[in-house]
Amino acid sequence: MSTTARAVGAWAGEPAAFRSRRAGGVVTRVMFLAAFASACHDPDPADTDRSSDDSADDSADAPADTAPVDVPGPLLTSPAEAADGDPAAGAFLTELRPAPATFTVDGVAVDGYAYNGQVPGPTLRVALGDTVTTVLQNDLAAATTVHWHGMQVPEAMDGAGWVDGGVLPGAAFTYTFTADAPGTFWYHPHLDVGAQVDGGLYGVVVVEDPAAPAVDRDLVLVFDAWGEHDDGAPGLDAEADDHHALTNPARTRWTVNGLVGARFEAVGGERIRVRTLNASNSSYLALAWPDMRHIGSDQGLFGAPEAPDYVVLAPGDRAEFEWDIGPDGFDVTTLPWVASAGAAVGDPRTLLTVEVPAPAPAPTPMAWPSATTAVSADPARTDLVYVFQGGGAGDWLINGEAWPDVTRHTAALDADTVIEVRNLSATNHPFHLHGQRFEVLSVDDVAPPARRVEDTVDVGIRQRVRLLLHAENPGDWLLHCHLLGHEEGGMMTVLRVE
Ligand SMILES: [Cu+2]
Repeated sequence: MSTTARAVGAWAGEPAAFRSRRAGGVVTRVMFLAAFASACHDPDPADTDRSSDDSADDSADAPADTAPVDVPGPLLTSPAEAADGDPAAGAFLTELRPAPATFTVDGVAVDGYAYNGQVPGPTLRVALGDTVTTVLQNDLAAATTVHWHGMQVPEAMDGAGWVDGGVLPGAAFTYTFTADAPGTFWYHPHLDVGAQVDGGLYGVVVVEDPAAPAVDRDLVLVFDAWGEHDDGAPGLDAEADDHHALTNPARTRWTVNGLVGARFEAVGGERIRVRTLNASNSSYLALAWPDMRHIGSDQGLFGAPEAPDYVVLAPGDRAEFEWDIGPDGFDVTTLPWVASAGAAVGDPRTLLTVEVPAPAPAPTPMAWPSATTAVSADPARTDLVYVFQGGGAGDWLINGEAWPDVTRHTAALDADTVIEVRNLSATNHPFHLHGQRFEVLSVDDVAPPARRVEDTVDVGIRQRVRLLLHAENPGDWLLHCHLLGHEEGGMMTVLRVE
């Protein structure tokens, strides 16, 4: 669940520091070496000189080997989409082929991984109700899986990997399920996540709803954080097998669809639905731009749009926005935010610059279907409690247990289960439950302003979050923190739905 600031006020505990910090509308102009103007969208180990191949912009005319010059950043597009290999209506067929790949992040070579040669992996854009079939061909040297984060797939298709050990190197597995709900979801391995997801294995699944409000364009923005620029600072060096930058926002290089300092060309008068994903291991985003219009979260559109000052996106979270493009461009920024403190010290950082080469008046915001927005009443009972603890030199624990030595609790199928998550540690934890969707009843006893259906909810330091699960999907489902270091440190358990 992304956390909306202004709209939820005390509910999310907006730090006052952000209001003053943003007041000046700080815009950071990013300076680029022309040689760094291209990034990792198309991994190509043989292509070491990236200065001349990015023909989409005019940087090729700039000197490539002199002092920094103010040249336009690379042009951003949505990640390339997977082709549908099944001509039948209502059926979507594609292949995902994870393999080692070398690519660059802001000019620094990264030995990582890619699905079908691209980071982020191909977007699967399917229609509500489609039968989605994905053939995983494992070209890695290690076992892997594909987990469909946020989607209610059958247990055998969940790619959780902990029962069967995953798909071995050189082997294949066919995932098939029905896209039963609209929204913005994502896929990633669920084995050795600290290496495989960290190294670039992730992509977006868009399930389109034919009843959704019409837009002119649909833009997918995948954010990831890289620690490739630690420059030898003591204790902070990026290791070859660990590309993320822990919690130091000043050292994190955020990529958007693989690009650093990218620009996006919008058309004056167009309406764009923007789907965002934080695919990073452990870095938080606090997304901000002028006149935000926050329209959806993990499990699709809200009943009505909200107008926050910023939206916190924890690892694993998605948020959707509407851009009604007028005559002026703007910067997509992140305010400093870390898991161990919330609002942090530092300046806003520009992630992406939206340019409008052909200005025109903004369109009217899109019409809404006026779905119900009422928050469910709290049943005033608690069926399951999950206490998140740990840190320091010890394990990361849920209810005092570290994976895999855990107690398996049960939730009844087709019935309401009230889950309370208590965070007793000194860091946030994004709570994620596989194979289900749940409603947020309250955070520290304050109900959200409107109905929130999520699969990932960030639980702040010392916070108590109450969730209403109406379980529809039988099976054994992983429940864990989506900070991947915490997950691998033991902060994971299993919930049986029967
Ligand atoms: Cu955690």
